Amino acid sequence: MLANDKAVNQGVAPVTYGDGARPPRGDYAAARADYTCDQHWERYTPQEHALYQRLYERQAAQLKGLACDEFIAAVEHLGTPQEIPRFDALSERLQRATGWEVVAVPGLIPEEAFFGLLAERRFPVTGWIRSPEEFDYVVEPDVFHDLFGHVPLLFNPVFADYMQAYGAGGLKASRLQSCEYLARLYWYTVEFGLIATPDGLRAYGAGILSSTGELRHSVLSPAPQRIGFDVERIMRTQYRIDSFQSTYFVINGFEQLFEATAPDFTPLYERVALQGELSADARLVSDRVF
Ligand code: HBI
Ligand code: FE
Repeated sequence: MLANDKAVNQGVAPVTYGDGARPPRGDYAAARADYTCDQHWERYTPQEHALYQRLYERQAAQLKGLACDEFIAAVEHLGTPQEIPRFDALSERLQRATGWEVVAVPGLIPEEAFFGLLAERRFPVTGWIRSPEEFDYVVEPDVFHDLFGHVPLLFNPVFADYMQAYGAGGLKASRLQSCEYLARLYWYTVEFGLIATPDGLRAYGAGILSSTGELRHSVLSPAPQRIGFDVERIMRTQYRIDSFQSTYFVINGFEQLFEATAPDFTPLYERVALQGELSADARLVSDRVF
């Protein structure tokens, strides 16, 4: 029996967010080679469950008229707001609805690993929850952002198919060194996307839906610009990770998202590279402004 036959801890390199100046949060040493880890639900304290409940109830109270109907209809699938959901029970419900499951990760993971999980219909959810001091804002995605922001729409079949197609496209992009373009597409749709409805614009992006201030700002404030969804325009547009967005992109339905991932992105990446990038608040005459 070789010494290394015992379960050697895979321990994977931590990933930091933004400019990388922040130390990584989360126990990456406990993660497996695919960056997944165990949720250890029994380790959450009563204070952490209470913090989750307060975050949940504050957001749930302001969804009407701001969040899209599909999200409002699906958020109850998270189960009781009185405690942080058990990922295994949540995955059973999710699996039956769209074939997705929720897997625990220590925090942000490299793009290749991230795309790989999405391509397998496995959504990575950070295990830890923010500190009470970060109640209003946490830089890195925590369990509340990932569960409340991202998981409900994974119960929507069309959106769930988009997420899987996005992951598969991402795996190809990483070979084309075009992760930045795909990261922008993710940012301006999955994280900060708006959708047009007969009653007006509504939020479907997880970064908006899990943020106490940005939910109103993104739908109601006159400050940001809101322009029609255009993949090439999005892939050219930089984004800011630590302030409200100055530009939001508007889709007319989740089918539009899914269709956008149908073509091979290679020629698109070449056109985007030729046209050069745009600042987050750039305005083009070709923009369809809402
Ligand atoms: N890792 N855990 C986690 N969650 C994310 O949302 C995430 C990530 N790594 C990379 C990433 N998102 C973005 O860069 C995507 O655009 C790829
Ligand atoms: Fe997110």
